[in-house]
Amino acid sequence: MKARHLIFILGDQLSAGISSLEGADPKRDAVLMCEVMEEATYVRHHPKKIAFIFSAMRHFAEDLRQKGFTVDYQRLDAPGNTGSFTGELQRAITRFEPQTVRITEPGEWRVLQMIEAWAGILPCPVDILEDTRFLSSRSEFAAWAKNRQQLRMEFFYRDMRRKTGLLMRGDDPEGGRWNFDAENRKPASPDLFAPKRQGVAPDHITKEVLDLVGRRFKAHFGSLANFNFAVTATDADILLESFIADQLATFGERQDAMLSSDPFLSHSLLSFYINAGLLDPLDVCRRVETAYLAGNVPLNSAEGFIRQIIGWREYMRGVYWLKMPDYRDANFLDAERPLPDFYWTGETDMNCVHTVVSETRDNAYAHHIQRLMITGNFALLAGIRPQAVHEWYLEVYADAYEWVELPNVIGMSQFADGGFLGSKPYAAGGNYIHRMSDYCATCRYDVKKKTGEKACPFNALYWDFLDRNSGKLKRNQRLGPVYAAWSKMTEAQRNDYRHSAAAFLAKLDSAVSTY
Ligand code: FAD
Ligand code: DLZ
Ligand code: SF4
Repeated sequence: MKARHLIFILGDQLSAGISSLEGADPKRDAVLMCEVMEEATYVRHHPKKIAFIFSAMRHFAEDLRQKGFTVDYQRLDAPGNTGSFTGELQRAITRFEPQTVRITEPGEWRVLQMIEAWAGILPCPVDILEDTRFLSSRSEFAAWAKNRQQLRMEFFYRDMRRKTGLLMRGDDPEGGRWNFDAENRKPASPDLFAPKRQGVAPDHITKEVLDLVGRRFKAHFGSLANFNFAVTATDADILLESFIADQLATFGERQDAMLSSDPFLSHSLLSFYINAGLLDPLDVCRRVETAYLAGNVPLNSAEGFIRQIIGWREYMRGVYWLKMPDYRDANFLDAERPLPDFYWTGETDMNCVHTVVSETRDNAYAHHIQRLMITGNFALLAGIRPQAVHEWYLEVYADAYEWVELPNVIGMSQFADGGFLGSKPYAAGGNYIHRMSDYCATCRYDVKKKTGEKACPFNALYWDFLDRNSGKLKRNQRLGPVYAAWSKMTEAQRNDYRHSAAAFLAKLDSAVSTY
């Protein structure tokens, strides 16, 4: 078949309404989708992430065929698969001889560079279309950010509320406030009834993919066992409904809590589907708003949830495109330590880190506060090189694409951008973890002890981090009270912290990542 447009759909563009399909004619246009080694191995993604994307891609291709489209779908193990987007596109062009290639702008800067280079090597023009699944386009965000020394999510978020009308009463926010976090952030109580999470049993397409991924990506970190992700928009929608019915009401108050017996608490587990295109972010928010308006969930939960999506998620994407490619190399605190081996093995006496790494290995998922305040916080305090931390996060989570992962790691978690994205480093000692989780109760370390062999390592590392970086952080207004507390300590106390941290870090340095 000769095609008018060859529409190239990438693995995270699985939305029926994707801009590249707008106005497409099944009789005249053809679709290209391909599983390629380059994408699966540019970092060593968790096998569950690869299986999720491949299976969701195969299901999406079937849906398009049902709609009458000719879909050129190249499986990873198809004979002649060149292993790269560029190679597969070139092969498809010889088959379809299209007048133009159409593609929606990719999520990652790396892939945009690749696409922009196609103009010089392909025999036909390439139309790159805006990704309209985001509320704020790249240029709108750049206009918002222009002339601001520091960006703050809260102000961006208010504009998104006004733009969408979500939880608005005329010009005013529902409930008279923009943000109800004061009512959130409660520690989890283990006796709280938690409805069982729904999952989706693998169908024959997913089983075939699991077999392929199990064979080809054995060396990657992570378990494929108990794969229960949705891989179609219909099933993702069922999971969304179940979240709204069962977990949303307690989302706000349990948002920052961590519990050994429950890796998911009241989190939605929807990021995989939103990021790959199976769920539309604005539609998700409208359905959450409807649940609130019907009186089924409290405002603090509905507002908190909607803020994560139209606030944080959009803000992260805006910062990514504003700051790339330099953002990837940012290292404001000059942190140079390699990633410890236990990020891959989970073998550490720190029960909090052990729990989060183990859950990550099993589920390709950890919730926000685990990512920020356990693995992220540890890396920040220990001075791990931000780029090593970034790569770990990109590999291990099934919702990780650089546009959302990188600003969360480089900006929010590691403060490697010096405070461009957030106002202070998310650094905390053991007390915070003790307050928000039950991890410390069964830990070999004593969270109440400040220094010495038995003391929780987060305690000395916290003060050592502030001390080590005081030249760069001391003037940060939000850290004023902690630096005041540090200076009130005796020199002997301060030295105790310094020596304790040094002894711990020396041990860490002798056990560098071998993965
Ligand atoms: P919920 O807690 O139910 O939140 C609802 C939705 O809000 C999420 O599905 C997500 O779409 C959105 N959201 C919440 N927080 C953020 C945020 N900070 N940035 C962007 N969107 C947000 N999120 C990713 O999607 N991909 C990543 O690779 C990723 N890496 C992260 C790395 C670090 C160090 C940190 C601190 C956070 C990261 N996040 C990432 C944000 C957040 O942790 C995940 O979106 C969330 O844990 C996904 O689980 P959930 O769907 O159950 O979220
Ligand atoms: C993450 C991923 C993986 C593992 N494999 C593929 C693939 O084989 N084919 C594909 O089209 N997309 C894949 N993806 C998603 C892409 O990496 C993603 O679309 C780009 O990074 C742009 O955001
Ligand atoms: Fe983590 Fe320290 Fe608590 Fe152990 S005592 S679980 S290391 S915070």
